[in-house]
Amino acid sequence: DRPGPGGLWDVVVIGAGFSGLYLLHRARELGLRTRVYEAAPDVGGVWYWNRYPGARCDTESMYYSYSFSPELEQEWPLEERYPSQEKNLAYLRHVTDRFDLRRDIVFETRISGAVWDDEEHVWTVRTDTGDEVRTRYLVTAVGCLSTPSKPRFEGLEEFTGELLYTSEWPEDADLTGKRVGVIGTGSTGIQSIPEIARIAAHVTVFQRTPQYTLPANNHRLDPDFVKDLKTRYREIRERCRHSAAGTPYPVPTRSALEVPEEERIAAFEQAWERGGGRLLGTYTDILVDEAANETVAEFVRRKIREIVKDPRTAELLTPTTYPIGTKRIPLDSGYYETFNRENVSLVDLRRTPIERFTPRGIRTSETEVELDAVVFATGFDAITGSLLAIDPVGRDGLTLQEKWAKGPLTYLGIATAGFPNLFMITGPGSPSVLTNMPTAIEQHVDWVIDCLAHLEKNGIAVIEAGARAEERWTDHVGEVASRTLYPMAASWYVGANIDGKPRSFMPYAGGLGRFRKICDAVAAGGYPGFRLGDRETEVD
Ligand code: NA7
Repeated sequence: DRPGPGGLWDVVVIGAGFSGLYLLHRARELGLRTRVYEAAPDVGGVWYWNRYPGARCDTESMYYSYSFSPELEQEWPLEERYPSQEKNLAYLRHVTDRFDLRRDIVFETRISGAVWDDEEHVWTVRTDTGDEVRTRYLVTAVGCLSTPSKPRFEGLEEFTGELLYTSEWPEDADLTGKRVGVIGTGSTGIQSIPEIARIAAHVTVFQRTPQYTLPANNHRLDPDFVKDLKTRYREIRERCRHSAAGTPYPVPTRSALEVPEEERIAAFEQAWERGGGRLLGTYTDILVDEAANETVAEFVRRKIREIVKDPRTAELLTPTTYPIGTKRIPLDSGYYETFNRENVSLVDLRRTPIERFTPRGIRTSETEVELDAVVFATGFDAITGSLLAIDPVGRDGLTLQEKWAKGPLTYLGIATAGFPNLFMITGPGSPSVLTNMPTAIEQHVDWVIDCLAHLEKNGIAVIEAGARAEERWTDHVGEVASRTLYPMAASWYVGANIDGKPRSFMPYAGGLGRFRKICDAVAAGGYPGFRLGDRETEVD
């Protein structure tokens, strides 16, 4: 597409992952002149970057996809229960080509800033290649786990071996026969450690906090199962859209505490065998009641002790300080079993912290571990990191970093006061990271597109979240979270993994279905809480 008169775009989208691609597709349908900027050389977002060994999605492939095109969902082959990174990247490339999206995406170009002009009602967007483009609407589709956290250690630059970051994994990395250290045991560490252990001479896992992880039980899908599922796809998608987590699983009806222990354990065993995250969905109160949570946590602790042969290693791997599920639960393929291998050892950083890197490896308070390569699986500046890196400048010179200095403030996770015509997909205050991402993304994008259609149809040049609506939404997000156990863990949901990051529970924990209802009511009611043009309707 080309910009309009004066080089003005209707929509500039930042990011060409799941969100940006769908946004481009929908914005085109509206006839809006749209351009997408992408830092990577290709589409895919997190699925482009995270190529580490074992990288896999933790949502089942039947549901981890777009639902907007019945033809697309019929033609895309479903092979494994959980799609690999390669498969998800191939899917997004397929979507890009099928809907001819590539021609409106500028690759290898990072957006480094954006400034709002309140007279002209235009965003001027700056790229790291020094270009500037002007647009009426700016949409961030930057993802929630896209700015890596790279902790600094003393002596890091002296280390003569390889340093590898899981989210920037080089295509030619080869750890075969090497002595490898892995720092970090979140989803990424837990997925990659078993794979690395298979080829490395030795793996030393540097663990700060033990994680509960559940077996994925990944397997190839039976073609008959896929065939049958595809005949029911429409109905399944509908269930996903209105569910809390964006998935069609049965909703529990009973408290973990109201059933006899034997029955409870049997249900847990069944969920464990089946694999996936369903263990957390066996009863209604696992994420809201500490005693109920403890029944599952203790079940998993017992599994760890059963699987891991060395009692001391088992103890170090056993989480005790936070409720299960309050840090995002990883799904693994033989993680705990990996610690039974001769070539794997565990370093407990709580007891023996890393003092520094040396030319030959890592020195903890106890010993020096000699290493040929160190893998950083240390997570992300989640949810807000990529937005604050762009640091848009809104009305009256207000920067997003200033505005969110004490934590993010949004209305519906979509907009923030002082930043007119700026829309966020999967922003803080949206439920996205607690759900099946593509389903949440479609909801966000559809809502934004309907809103743009409304503005265009009515000749409204400016939309902005009201300060009061935003305050109320942000309070509501905090209040909903406070009714759950989530705030009890020092997780990336609350910003605890980044030094100096303000603590607040960022996602909306009320579920996607409820969120959709709230968003739909706002649209149907003429956008209360937003200022449209000169008209402001505050929520009461
Ligand atoms: P996570 O879940 O944030 O995990 C990061 C891991 O790295 C975690 O074990 C951290 O320990 C550890 N970490 C971070 N900084 C350090 C330092 N300085 N020293 C030692 N250990 C450190 O990121 P992932 O990439 O695994 O997963 C992110 C999401 O991606 C995941 O939830 C899925 O949705 C996909 P900590 O627990 O903070 O003590």
